[in-house]
Amino acid sequence: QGKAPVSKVDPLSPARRAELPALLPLWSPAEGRDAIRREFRFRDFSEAFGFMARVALLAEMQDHHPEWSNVWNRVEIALTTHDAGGLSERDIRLAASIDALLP
Ligand code: H2B
Repeated sequence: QGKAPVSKVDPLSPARRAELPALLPLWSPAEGRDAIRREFRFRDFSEAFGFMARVALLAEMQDHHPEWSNVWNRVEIALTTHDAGGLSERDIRLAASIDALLP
């Protein structure tokens, strides 16, 4: 009965957080919130959308979903864990899987 707990997923520990720049060098901290972001550029919309389709499949497999936007050949992705109120291991896992899609 009643509301679900606020934090269903453990937030990142400070030690793990300190490893982020080494683990995910292509991602940066988002401004004003506990999230990481990366911008991707492709040759054209078709390549950008193909990438998004592959990320969508990863997101479903991992039950972890990006916040993102697309303008023609550009895709911006922000990752955070709503169930943790900020970054968690799920963001690291999804970010690493997204990076692995690219050459
Ligand atoms: N994605 C993200 N980014 N954060 C979450 O907390 C989250 C999610 N929770 N995808 C999942 C889905 C949860 O709502 C479902 C019910 O498993």
